[in-house]
Amino acid sequence: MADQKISLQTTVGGIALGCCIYNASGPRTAIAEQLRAIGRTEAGAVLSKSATPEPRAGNGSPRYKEVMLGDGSTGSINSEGLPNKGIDYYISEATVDMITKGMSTPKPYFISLSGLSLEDNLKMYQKLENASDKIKAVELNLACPNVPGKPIMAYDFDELDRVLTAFTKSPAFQIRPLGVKLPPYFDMPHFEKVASILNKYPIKFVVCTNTIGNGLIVDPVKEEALIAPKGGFGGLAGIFVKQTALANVRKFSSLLNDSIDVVGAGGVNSGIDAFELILCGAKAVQVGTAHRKEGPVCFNRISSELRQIMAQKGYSSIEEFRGKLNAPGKGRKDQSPIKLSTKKKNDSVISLIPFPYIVIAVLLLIIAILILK
Ligand code: RRO
Repeated sequence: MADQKISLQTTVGGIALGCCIYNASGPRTAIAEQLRAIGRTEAGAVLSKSATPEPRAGNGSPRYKEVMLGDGSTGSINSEGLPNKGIDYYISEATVDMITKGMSTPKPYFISLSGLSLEDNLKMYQKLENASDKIKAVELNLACPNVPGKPIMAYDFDELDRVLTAFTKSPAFQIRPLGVKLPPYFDMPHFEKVASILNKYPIKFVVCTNTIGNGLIVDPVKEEALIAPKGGFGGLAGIFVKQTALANVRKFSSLLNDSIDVVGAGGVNSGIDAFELILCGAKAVQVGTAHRKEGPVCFNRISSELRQIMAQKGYSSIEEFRGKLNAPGKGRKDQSPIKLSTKKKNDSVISLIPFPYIVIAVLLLIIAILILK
């Protein structure tokens, strides 16, 4: 199947996305220029950094570290502590204009909210009542693990219920779809309890999942923690969260009302990772750690890889395989291993030595030969 015949179109909470791959709130999303850069790629939407009522500098450094595993996969730990420019910045006309006017194709701009209390969140939500209609949806982040002294909100089920009651009663709720970013859950009764709460409210989507909160990565050589805030504890992402994200997407896709879409996030570094999340039920897929590492070009690469996989498997739209994960032995028998033609930068030996350095090295060699003659 030719690549052009393959559509990555989807909808999230009723909002049309030309491409099911977009950014996670977090890396490279704090300022308008970074958000504009995402809008210039194939990403299907642009999502802001989680906002608080006032600007925040976040936690002390080092607060983000990437870890490369032996097989080349990347994980990360962060305790950024919600550094952001404050809600007024993300919804201001200047920011919205800079992001939307720079877009390669029209795509929705989403705002993430992550106040430190229900009052904070409601205050910001009220501001969205009169904000630009170019802001198409709100993602309420109830899963930040990194504010010292503050719990992960959505692990407190009564609080989750209270927040959703208040939000769905707010006049702002009528203006645009509301989604909730959840932390990862690990126990079947918890999945069921959370789904029973979410199903009571007319929310439109959930994002599964935020980072695995309060992990700790140790450097055994230096005998130290990788990051400084909170005694080295931080959110685990990238490869560390991938299988947990798959499980959360799968479980919530089966437990939630059909009217609530599930967006996958966690460990998406290739088209294969995106394919797997969609197979588990995701209507769209967010990219965080890979975006931080590679920059906004990752959206084009991952989209292109997903299209290649769909071409090899004979799918022309994501709905043809979304949620259709099979039990062992019951899957497709006619398939050969997936082949991707795109090369990541660090797959090639040459790219380990950046181009200008090769030129300089050759020139130095020529000069040395001339001097020695
Ligand atoms: O800013 C952060 O430290 C942060 C946030 Br708001 C979040 O939702 N998840 C995360 O891993 N880090």
